[in-house]
Amino acid sequence: MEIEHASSHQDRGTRWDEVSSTCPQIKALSHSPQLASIASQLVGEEVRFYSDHVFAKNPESEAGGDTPWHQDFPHHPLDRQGALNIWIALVDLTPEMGTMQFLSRSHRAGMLGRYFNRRDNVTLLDEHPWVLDEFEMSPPIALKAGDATVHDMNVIHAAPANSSNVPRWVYSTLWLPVSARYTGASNHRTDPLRLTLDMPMEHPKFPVIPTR
Ligand SMILES: O=C(O)CCC(=O)C(=O)O
Repeated sequence: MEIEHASSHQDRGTRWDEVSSTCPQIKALSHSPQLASIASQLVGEEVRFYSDHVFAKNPESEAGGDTPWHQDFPHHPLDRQGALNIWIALVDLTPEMGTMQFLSRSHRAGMLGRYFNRRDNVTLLDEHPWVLDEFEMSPPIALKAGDATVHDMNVIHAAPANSSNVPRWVYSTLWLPVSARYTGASNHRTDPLRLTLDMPMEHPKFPVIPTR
């Protein structure tokens, strides 16, 4: 299991990537018809499993930071929208632990740019302050262990720092519309895989999951 810090220059926590590839119990959930069925209904077509990780966000008092407003999609080598993220609480989470907030319907703004882990510290709000007027911000939420949020990877979202004194444990799975094709843009998930430009994301790592 690969262990890495979630951010190269802002220490938000510890992330374990591709956990389902080494843990059969997690794979039983991540590759399940039940989860695929939820993803497929929301995406509107068949779905591929794309990626997953467990993420422990450190308390702020232990150098954990906030997650600034961003879209996920601009960081992925995909030629079309529709990918989504199912984010599952592994422990009971209160807003103080840094649950995510979303700008509702902001996926309709399209791709606004790459802002996650920017080395020049330019933020999405620096360049697109209008999004706060245009899209309603979801309220801070509490989640019970096992509850989930789902967001389209173009929805603008953020999470405050974890101001509790315990780590914030979550498990996240990413899903692709089966029609999505590979653009060749750099991403740590796909760079080593020799995918073919402009072709569907066909690879044993990204199986189409039956929904029943
Ligand atoms: O866990 C967080 O604090 C942020 C996660 C996030 O932005 C994402 O999963 O897309």
